Amino acid sequence: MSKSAFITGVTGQDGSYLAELLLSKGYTVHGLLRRSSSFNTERIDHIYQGPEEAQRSFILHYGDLSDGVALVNLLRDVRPDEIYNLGAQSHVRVSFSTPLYTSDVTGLSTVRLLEAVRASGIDTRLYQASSSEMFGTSPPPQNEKTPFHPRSPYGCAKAFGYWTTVNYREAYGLFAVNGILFNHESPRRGETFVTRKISRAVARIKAGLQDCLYLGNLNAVRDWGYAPEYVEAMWRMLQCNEPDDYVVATGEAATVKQFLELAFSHVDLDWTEFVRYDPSYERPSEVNALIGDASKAQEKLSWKPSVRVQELARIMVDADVALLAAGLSGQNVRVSA
Ligand code: NAP
Ligand code: G4F
Repeated sequence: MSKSAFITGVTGQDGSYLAELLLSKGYTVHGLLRRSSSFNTERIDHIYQGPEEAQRSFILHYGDLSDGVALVNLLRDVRPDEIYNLGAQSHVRVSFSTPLYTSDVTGLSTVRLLEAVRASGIDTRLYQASSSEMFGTSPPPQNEKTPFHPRSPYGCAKAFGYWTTVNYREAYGLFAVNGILFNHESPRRGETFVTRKISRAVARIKAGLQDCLYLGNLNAVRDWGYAPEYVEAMWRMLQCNEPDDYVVATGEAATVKQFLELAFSHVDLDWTEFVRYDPSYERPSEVNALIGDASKAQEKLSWKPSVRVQELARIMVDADVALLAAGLSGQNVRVSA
């Protein structure tokens, strides 16, 4: 019997890579799809399987993390062996504009899902997508023992989700784990996160379609890894004998300015000629430096990243240049209700 998994956030960057990984391992993958007035399945269209296909291994279910009853009903029907809770309002700057919504969808939904596990009475393992944003002002390098001091509604919501996951493990003996992932990027990264905003702008400026790029704080330090490698770590956490929490990171640091230099120089452009400052991209409270210490994941999960920031910038710029050359506007979809 092949294993089954349920992924919230399956239409996001990580959800799409994780679905691919699990399908390649022979899983039947169920994904939570939220209703949108425009297509939101672009990242998973290439693995879509219509209801007409016999023996589907990739199945989408309408639902929403804010609807706890729907989650109970879905889990009771699907009875997955593994649950990956990746769904979230995941943009830090936006969380300052939508603090209640973010607290609900990114924070409280973790309880909804964990309660849905209990209410449906299923025997399963759960991965919670925790974040290095929880560390906030705690100085780097950050590891599993570093205290949390979140600096945004998003970071606070993730800290709530983290502790809720720990509590359900301790209180009810659930196999529930936190992956504390540092920033990870890819050509599928949302267009408003800084790396993708930069790689997309580089491609457009090179093609003569854009004059300049407006950004906020260029001095922030981040530990940027490659998303396809990070979803492998998620899966490994659920294959362990005992549930535990793990930091996942490269351990290498770069500033936004350094990422600009890497991305623009890859197509022989000088970033200083194109980048302008827009204070609206600053956060009311910023996280200055995140650099992870993933030695526990290396030791216990045998997980090690191979793509570093220079290669990452190259991968992302090349992908955006190719996307533009192919004339793809970003919508290339196939859906089924
Ligand atoms: P992402 O691309 O923003 O994807 C978020 C996913 O959540 C999307 O599928 C989105 O659906 C879904 N979602 C949002 N609100 C929902 C709701 N109310 N009900 C159901 N689904 C909802 O995020 P990501 O980069 O893949 O990250 C995956 C998870 O890891 C998130 O929880 C994020 O906070 C966390 N994380 C990410 C990083 C990183 O660097 N990428 C680092 C640490 C932790 P739509 O497609 O319909 O919007
Ligand atoms: O790309 P960002 O928006 O990512 P941020 O805030 O680090 O959050 C991401 O990583 C977290 C893990 O630590 C995840 F949990 C979270 O879901 C998300 O995936 O911003 C990175 C840095 C920040 O310091 C920001 O102030 O870039 C700086 N920045 C400068 N100009 C900008 C911009 N960020 C964005 N999004 N847009 C700008 O114009």
